[in-house]
Amino acid sequence: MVLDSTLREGEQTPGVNFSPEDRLRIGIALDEVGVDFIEAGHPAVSPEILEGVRLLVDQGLNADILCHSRALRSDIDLVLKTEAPWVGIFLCVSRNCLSRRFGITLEDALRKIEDAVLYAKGHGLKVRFTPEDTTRTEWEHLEAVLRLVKELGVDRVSMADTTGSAHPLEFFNLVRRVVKFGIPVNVHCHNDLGLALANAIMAIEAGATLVDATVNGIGERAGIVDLTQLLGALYYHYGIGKYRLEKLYALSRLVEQVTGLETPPNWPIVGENAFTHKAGLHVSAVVRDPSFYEFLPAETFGRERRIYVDRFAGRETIRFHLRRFGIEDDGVVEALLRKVKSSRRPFTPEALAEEARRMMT
Ligand code: HCA
Ligand code: CU
Repeated sequence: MVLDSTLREGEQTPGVNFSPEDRLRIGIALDEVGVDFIEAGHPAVSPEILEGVRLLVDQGLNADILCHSRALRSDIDLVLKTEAPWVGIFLCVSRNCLSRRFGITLEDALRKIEDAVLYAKGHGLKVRFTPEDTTRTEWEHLEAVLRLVKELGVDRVSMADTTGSAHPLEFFNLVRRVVKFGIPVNVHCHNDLGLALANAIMAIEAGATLVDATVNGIGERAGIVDLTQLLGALYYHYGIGKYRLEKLYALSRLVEQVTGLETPPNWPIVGENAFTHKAGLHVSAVVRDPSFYEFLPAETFGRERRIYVDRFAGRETIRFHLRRFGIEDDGVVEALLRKVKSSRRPFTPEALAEEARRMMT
């Protein structure tokens, strides 16, 4: 299963603040894709976030809505006001955090977690607990927390690679160890080393049943797992067909538009060039069968294939474009190819057709 956190982790991206209407639009688009959970925000951050989450909850979407919360009754009270059914409570319990950041003991932290979890459960919330910075937390500390939250009956635990520094094999081993506790496991992988998706996939292999992602991979610093890449991998490698992949491109564009953050051209699946072919050798194969250079056809993700034209073009590139303007003339193709090859600039299909027509008159 997949949890989209664009509206929580994604909102922690510099420059991003969602209005209630933005939250609603993005939430509805996420629901149309079919994500299982939407992490809708951290209500204690601002009254407007609370209002937006509440608006989203009122939509009665198919996805389960989860709110982010510190291990504090006051944060949980604000989650309750949104009427979201799930709360994600987090607290770092590493030796480093406890001593140098919070100045408390592990015992203190455990009591804090217990109080927050019991308070949330007592108010009818389903609870996910995350020992933040899980991958750098001493195993004895994790073990103590996992024992406690199991006893308290939390519904999920999440393993967060908060600094995006885990090695996929180490993460696999950690998740496998945690799965043995018998609590459903969620994972939250940051991308500081570009390993977020690799870590998430390894976590699935180890038995995790819920993976966090955001649209376009946005979030603190280098962000987290990209939703489109995750769903693409789940479909391609695991045959999971329940998500509406063809809606992902429009969703990505919507989030680009709302956040003002554009994905680079080479961004997988949703980037400008993700289904564009340039080298003549590639194009001559792709026009016969796209699968020579596309792992899945562009249409799977609601995209269109593009054939780019510059001096890397081959005969088939020119022929392909002219044919679409109803021009089939070998002499013209050869002459145009020579022209394209002697230039360093790109040619649009329209420019090619215009040149061809000039040559033919
Ligand atoms: C944060 C840190 C967090 C929390 C994840 C979680 C992380 O921004 O609060 O609560 O499951 O990466 O550890 O996003
Ligand atoms: Cu995070």
